[in-house]
Amino acid sequence: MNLHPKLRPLWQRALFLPALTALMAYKALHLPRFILPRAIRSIVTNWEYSMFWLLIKSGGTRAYIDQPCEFVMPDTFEPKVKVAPKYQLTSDQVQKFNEEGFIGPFDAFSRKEMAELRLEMLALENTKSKTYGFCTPRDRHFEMPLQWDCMTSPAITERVAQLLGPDLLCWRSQLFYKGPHSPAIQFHQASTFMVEDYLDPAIFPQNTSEIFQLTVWVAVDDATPENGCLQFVRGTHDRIRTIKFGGEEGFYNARFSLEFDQEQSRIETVPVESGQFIIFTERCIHGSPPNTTDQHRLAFNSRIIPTSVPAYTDKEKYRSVYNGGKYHLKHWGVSVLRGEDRYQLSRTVDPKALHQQLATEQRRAA
Ligand SMILES: O=C(O)CCC(=O)C(=O)O
Ligand SMILES: [Fe+2]
Repeated sequence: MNLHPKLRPLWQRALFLPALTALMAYKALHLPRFILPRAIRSIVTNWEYSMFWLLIKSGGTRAYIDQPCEFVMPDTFEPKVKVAPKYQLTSDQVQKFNEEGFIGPFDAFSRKEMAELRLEMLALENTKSKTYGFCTPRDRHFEMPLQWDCMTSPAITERVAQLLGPDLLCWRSQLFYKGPHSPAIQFHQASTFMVEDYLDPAIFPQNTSEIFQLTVWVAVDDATPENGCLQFVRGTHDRIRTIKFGGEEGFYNARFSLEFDQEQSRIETVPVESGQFIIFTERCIHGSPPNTTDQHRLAFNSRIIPTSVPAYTDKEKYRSVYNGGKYHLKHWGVSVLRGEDRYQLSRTVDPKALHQQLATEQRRAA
């Protein structure tokens, strides 16, 4: 089932809305789910009533961007772990992060290190992923030792641990090749990443009122307002917003606009120098303006969860509305970034073992 976020023709909506109403009633009546086809079962299980209701009452023109959740400010802003002094955040910084939803930029890598990574990224740009079997910027850390080294650098992990806790997993990464004169990535947010296929969440936090996922975004090239550095709308991680379908195509073929107050003063444009990174919760509304220059804007992100949060669990594949294509998860797994995975809630992959295997294969082929 393809639930791509765009305005559907009237005839489709006319069929879709009674079906949705029936599914909402099915959920409310607690009828047996095991007899339903998988996609329908997922909708009945994972869509909250507010998600059904908004689509129905708006005639299929508005929806939640992701599973609704509301952020509750923690009682304390003490960092969750003590780390080496050079990485230590103050409680004021932790408080600011909790109030705004993002923090940084922080220094991490030299320009020379980023020049090497840039070459590796460009070499992989149009190649098939060994994890998924088609060309995609996702999860290339399974085959890029340099990217994995950056992701596990203490400059990153020691800071994230103070916000999320000591034991950390990466459940996904993405390379961003924002090409010359490429369009904006429109403002968006995500909670449990159900925004991906609109059927199942990707991560399953026990308490959605906490911050349970962080994104680390590393600038490989200098990211500037001209080439499309990130922008954040301060404090908007308080709740998941709704979207209105239609409008210009942006964001990987999707057509929607996020419904929020675009009061300029709350939008912060965050230039990041090559080798620096920022940390944010994907729940904070963010995006990036168009690249108006003649050069790439290269960057990568790493999506991080504490080991207490399961990812994908028994899911075999999912369809990404943003990056296109079906992602078979046979070769995917979470990878330990810091500490220890005592819970073992998700399939696990050790990127270092994969890198070694790859190097052996390449030696044999040479
Ligand atoms: O790199 C960009 O322009 C967008 C990044 C983003 O949305 C993310 O990392 O979640
Ligand atoms: Fe994002």
